[in-house]
Amino acid sequence: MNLSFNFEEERDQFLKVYPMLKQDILNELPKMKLPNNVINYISSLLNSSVLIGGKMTRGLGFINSFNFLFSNNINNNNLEITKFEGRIIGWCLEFLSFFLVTDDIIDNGLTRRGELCWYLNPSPFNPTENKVGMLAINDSVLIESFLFLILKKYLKEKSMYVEILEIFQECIYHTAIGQLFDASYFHQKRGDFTNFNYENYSQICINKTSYYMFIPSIKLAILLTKNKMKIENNDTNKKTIKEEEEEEEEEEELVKSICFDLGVMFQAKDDYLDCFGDPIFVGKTGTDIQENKCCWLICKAITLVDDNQLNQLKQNYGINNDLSVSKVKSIYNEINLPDHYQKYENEQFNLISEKLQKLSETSIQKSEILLFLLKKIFKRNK
Ligand code: DMA
Ligand code: MG
Ligand code: MG
Ligand code: MG
Repeated sequence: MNLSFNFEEERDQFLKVYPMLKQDILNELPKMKLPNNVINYISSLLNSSVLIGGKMTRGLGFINSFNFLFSNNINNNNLEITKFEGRIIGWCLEFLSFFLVTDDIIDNGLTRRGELCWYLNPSPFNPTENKVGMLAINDSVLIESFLFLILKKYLKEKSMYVEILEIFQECIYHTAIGQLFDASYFHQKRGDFTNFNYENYSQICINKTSYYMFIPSIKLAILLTKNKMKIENNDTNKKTIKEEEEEEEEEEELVKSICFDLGVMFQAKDDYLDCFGDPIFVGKTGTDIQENKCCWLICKAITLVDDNQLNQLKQNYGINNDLSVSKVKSIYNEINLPDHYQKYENEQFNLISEKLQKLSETSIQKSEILLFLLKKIFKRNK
């Protein structure tokens, strides 16, 4: 069994849905008597923060999982959701990028997706004199509201509508908690490394990245194809209801734990690229060192350095000047941190593969969709 969809074709189909959703959003606005310049502002906001330059990992990842679970079952005519509606949900996952609009303010970002961060853009209202600035905080909330507007417009009649909403709300809740945990280090005393460890690091990543990137798309794909998979299982299994429930719960936990691992692995690479990636290629400029982030590199580095290097790190980490940043980077190179990172990435790949092996004993389909995601993010360079 393999995921043999034509990814390019699916991508084209997916992209075709965006203008329609954007128009749905814009059509709502004149009802509130908004003038044209405000409507145009929202149009630029959506293009810049949701569409342009995005990798669409969440949207296409979901579509791929959904299509796979959809097609690999015998009776695919008792599904409540069509492929078109699947694409709409995929876009709602892309709308979660509203988090990045505020993330760039919090992290002092400069570029995102190869362009200036939204908050640094000239204000569409008065491009020569003003920047979007802190208005971007409200813009982020607006994009979030549009996500729910679209869900309601297209899916409110579905029996699983509330469950779909809950998945999005759970994702937003955890991501916001993760963002707070992540940002809390900026307020900490410089040179205080007591809380920089892998346990805190994983907890940040599980919340801000796993719940943002992986949990919702997998949960949605499973939810939307559930009825069908149940029917198929009933044909072959002679287990009691209780046994089945226990097995389901165990499997759910395993899927969740794999999504957690994928999130940590994805974020560790993001952290690696923040320091060692080429900003032109990656599309964003790194700020983790300046912003005193509890990221993978510093958590690992402090376990490898000698006393002198540790002191240097304490004096320079979290300081926003070029000299301090290059001092930190030179220590990272002295201890061969990139090699340690490669080793870690390989180990994570093996650990997740083992869990996938176990998952395949109860659900080969779920294990396949997660393996597809693992392969997509392993050794990614942007
Ligand atoms: C932010 O992590 C993650 C989420 C999910 C908002 P980050 O600040 O490292 O992301 P980026 O490197 O894209 O700014
Ligand atoms: Mg950031
Ligand atoms: Mg951040
Ligand atoms: Mg980052």
